[in-house]
Amino acid sequence: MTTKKIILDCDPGHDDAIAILLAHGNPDIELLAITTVVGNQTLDKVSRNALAIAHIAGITGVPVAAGCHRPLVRDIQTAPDIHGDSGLDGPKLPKHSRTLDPRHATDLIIDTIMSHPPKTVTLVPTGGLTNIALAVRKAPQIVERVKEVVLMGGGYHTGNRSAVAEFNIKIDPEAAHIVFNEKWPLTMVGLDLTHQAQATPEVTEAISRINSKISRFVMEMLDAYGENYRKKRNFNYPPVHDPCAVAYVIDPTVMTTQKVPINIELNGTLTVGMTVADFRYPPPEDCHTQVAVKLNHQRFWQLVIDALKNIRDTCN
Ligand SMILES: [Ca+2]
Repeated sequence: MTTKKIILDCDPGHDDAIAILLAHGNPDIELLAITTVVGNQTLDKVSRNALAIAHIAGITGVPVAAGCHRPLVRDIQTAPDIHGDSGLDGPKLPKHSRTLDPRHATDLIIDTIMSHPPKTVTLVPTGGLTNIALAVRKAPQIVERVKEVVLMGGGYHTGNRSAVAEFNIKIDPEAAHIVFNEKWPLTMVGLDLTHQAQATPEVTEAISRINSKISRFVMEMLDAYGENYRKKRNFNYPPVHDPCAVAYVIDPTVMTTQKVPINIELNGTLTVGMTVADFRYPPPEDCHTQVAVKLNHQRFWQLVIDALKNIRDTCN
């Protein structure tokens, strides 16, 4: 199988952390860059978390760059209810000497896409879309150049930050509007899909059985994240959103998808940040967006578990 090159733009975040681990531990993925954006916590916190995860997993030769410290237009909204004050409450993060790439995330994204052959790099945003929107405004040529955009965000029948809006889209709807309206192939792995990716007892038992440093780290994260989802969101088992987008890049058959036009609500009094998917008609010929619909839960978690097993030897 050809290696799939990705840039992970994220806001770690417990599920972002697992997305990074899945990308690093899966042999079919080549992780070209990790970029961070304000979201689950402030930019300095999510950037610190990204560096710590890279260190723990033994990720080497992959630049980590910080991006936007606030959304394009709106005030910062974070998610301490789910991710805690640190953005990654639960495990104790180790001391290390890793530092951020000096480039702004948008420049690292542009440089990375343009320095690889056309249609070989997939953008995988798992946070707000501020960095991606700015990158595309600064260097519109990346739209033609990327292979596709596979993002975690949105939802066609549900929300979490509001009744109809998902967090990543709600915190920067203007950025999402830019990203969804560029004509690159875009797969929205939204809440309809990720709510099927719950870390059930069978999943956590399988992760515990790996019994390595990295599996224990993941269990500490899932314990804290799961507790917040139980208390604050009434979920018995936490939905682990972000690695679903990475899993789709690894193996698109891990979920079913449906082509549908999608746009972003910017002005509603109750609906700002809603990903409005129009299912009324067959999709037009030039429809460049699709939504993820149905997850193969067992296959998805097996990908995560296999990645964690592979990381066992590189972790610090
Ligand atoms: Ca995220």
